[in-house]
Amino acid sequence: MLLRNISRACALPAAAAVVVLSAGAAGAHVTISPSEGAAGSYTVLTASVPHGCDGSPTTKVAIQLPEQLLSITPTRNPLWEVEKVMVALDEPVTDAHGNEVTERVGQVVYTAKTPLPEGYRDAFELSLQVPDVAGETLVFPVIQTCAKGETAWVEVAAEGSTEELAKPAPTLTVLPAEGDGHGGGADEASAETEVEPAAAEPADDGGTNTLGAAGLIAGLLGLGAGGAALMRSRQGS
Ligand SMILES: [Cu+2]
Repeated sequence: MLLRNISRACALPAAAAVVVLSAGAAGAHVTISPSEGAAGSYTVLTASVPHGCDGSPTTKVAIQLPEQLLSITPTRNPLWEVEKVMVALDEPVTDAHGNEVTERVGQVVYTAKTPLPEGYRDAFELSLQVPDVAGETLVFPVIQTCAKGETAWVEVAAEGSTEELAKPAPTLTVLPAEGDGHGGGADEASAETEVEPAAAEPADDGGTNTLGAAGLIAGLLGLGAGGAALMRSRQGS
């Protein structure tokens, strides 16, 4: 009886550990990071897949792109085929470079050459310019297909709700634009500051420039004196 209770007691933590472990793994859902970016800035989002579908290995990851995003540049991954699925726009639009655009990238689909086993993760990098929609949250629903079954990471919390979602869709919050609004601001600012320190440099060299100037003046004075002496000696001769 006692022994059975002990083993049952022992079993409890082990069971709890399994739950915790799987909860831990479950907690690490399909996500995109960073989860925020300044309007107009250029960024590389990393979509990561930390586990399969209830233990089944992942065979395909389809990342749906928000309508506000016209184009994206997926990074190739040697273990996966990658495809951009284009969708026609209702109305042509003009992109940030003045080009007329009639279609956008609707999805980026990564198909595994060999399934991604449970217990291993993979990540996909997507380069883009954050659309000029400060204050909006862009949603990237992901369909994860596995050898057995699939998981749809498509849930979006209602405005203002704090409920914990079981299968949340990754999101990107668009922050106000920085600098010139085309991602150059930060660089330009730092470039300007870079110029500044060069000018202040004389202070740092322990006054040698001041010395240089003094030397110059002394030299000039010396030259003057020398010249005068020369003149006098000529007049004497
Ligand atoms: Cu998860």
